[in-house]
Amino acid sequence: MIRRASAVLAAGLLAAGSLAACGGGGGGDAGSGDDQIVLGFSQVGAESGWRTANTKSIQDAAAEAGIRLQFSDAQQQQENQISAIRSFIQQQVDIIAFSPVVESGWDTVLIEAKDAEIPVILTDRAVDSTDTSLWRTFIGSDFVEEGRKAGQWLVEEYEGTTEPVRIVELQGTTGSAPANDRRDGFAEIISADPKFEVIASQTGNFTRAEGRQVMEAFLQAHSDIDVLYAHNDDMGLGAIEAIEAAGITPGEDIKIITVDAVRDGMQALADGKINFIVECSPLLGPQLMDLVQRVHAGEEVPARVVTEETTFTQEQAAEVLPERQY
Ligand code: GYE
Repeated sequence: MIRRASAVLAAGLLAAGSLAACGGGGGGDAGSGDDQIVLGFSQVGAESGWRTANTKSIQDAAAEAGIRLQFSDAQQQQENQISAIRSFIQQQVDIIAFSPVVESGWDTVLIEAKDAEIPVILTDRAVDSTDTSLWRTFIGSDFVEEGRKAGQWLVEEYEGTTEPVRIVELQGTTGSAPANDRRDGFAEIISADPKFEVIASQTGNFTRAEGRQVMEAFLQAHSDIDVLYAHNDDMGLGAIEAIEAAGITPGEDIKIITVDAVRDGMQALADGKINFIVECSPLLGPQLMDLVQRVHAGEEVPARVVTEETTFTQEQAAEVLPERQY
């Protein structure tokens, strides 16, 4: 307890001080008397309610664990993440964790981290590199499974009908793991029945504003949309604005499925404007800090840590909404 309190105090003092304070030395700071772990974390951005809750979870858990967090926001740009990781290497942080905005293009910078002997932890999103020695572990959701759950709900909802079901899809950030996997998992399930047809699919970059814009374009181009599948709540909420502005009733005239289950999404679900939400938990902070501590201590950690998640119907959303943390 005292140890933790002093670590938190030290964190505060160091944060108030200069960059000279961050000498973690890749674990090689023996003799400095400072055993506080320094974690460099490169976040995707602040594109959604999910991301805001994820950032808070990571910041709170780092403070709670007495880990000194060097936090950097990449504003959805891969080049910003690469610069942030290079700067963490230069500062010789103890551990680097990041949530890769897209899947490809990481090998060079990850090899630089490996050469500097700084362990890397992937958080939330995956990379498509074949060299798995470039990171120690990957903590996050199974996005393909999330896409499958969305598809399964649809299959059950339209069971017994043979009429065509016309679907529009709002994809997440192009090239990101959740966009690729949520698209693939969903397609895998609905492709079993030819009545399901994705008539338009476009990125809304996981934001409310782009979700609204793209849905406006979908509505102009197609008068016969039955279902919207949005890769996150925020895009779904933006789309709801476009649907209502067009004089159509979301949740009835157009059925809506989203992913995340953040508070605003759950409220829209309870209000009947969304029909089904697949949960994706942003509360990765405590498990991430546990992994950071174990990797720093030289312990073996599992190569993959999958987050446990559920799904919500309108009735279930109304029930859990009062206790929803984010
Ligand atoms: O679903 C979306 C966010 O990577 C799981 O990113 C995350 C996704 C999340 O912008 O809302």
